[in-house]
Amino acid sequence: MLPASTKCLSAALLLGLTLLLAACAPAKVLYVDQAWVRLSANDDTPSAGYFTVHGGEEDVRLLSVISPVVLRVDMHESMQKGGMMSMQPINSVEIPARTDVTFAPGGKHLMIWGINAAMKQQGKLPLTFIFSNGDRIIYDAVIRKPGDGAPASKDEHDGH
Ligand SMILES: [Cu+2]
Repeated sequence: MLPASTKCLSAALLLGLTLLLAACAPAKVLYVDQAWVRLSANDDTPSAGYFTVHGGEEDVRLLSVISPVVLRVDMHESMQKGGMMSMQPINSVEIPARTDVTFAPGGKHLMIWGINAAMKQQGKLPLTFIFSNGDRIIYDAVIRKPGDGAPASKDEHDGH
């Protein structure tokens, strides 16, 4: 007996590659959404950025996040150490296949320095997410005021 997945693949190959996706489970695509930035209360301290990465069909690593309208972006992780919250830089983040990885308050986050004033007025910050498989995903983060929480609707940013 062949495993179900092998049978599926063989059948699909007989029918042609275009039918592969239709005949088997739909392919997952790597993408980013629910990105938002909470501005820091003053310009000397970094703002924080949050988002969710949805894993595709292969394991990848998120290598960095950049933006043409800020001075610098770092990836950080907050953790409890001896009852104190502290944070440290992280170089890359594993995005396992078909798995969601969320950057959220109290955990992984972006530290963003020097956000262009025009972006603050516009309320959007373009971010580019760079992955180990060569994918570059551009996504606009919603800019929130200091102290604000996550946007109420995940579709708020794209004008739906
Ligand atoms: Cu940090």
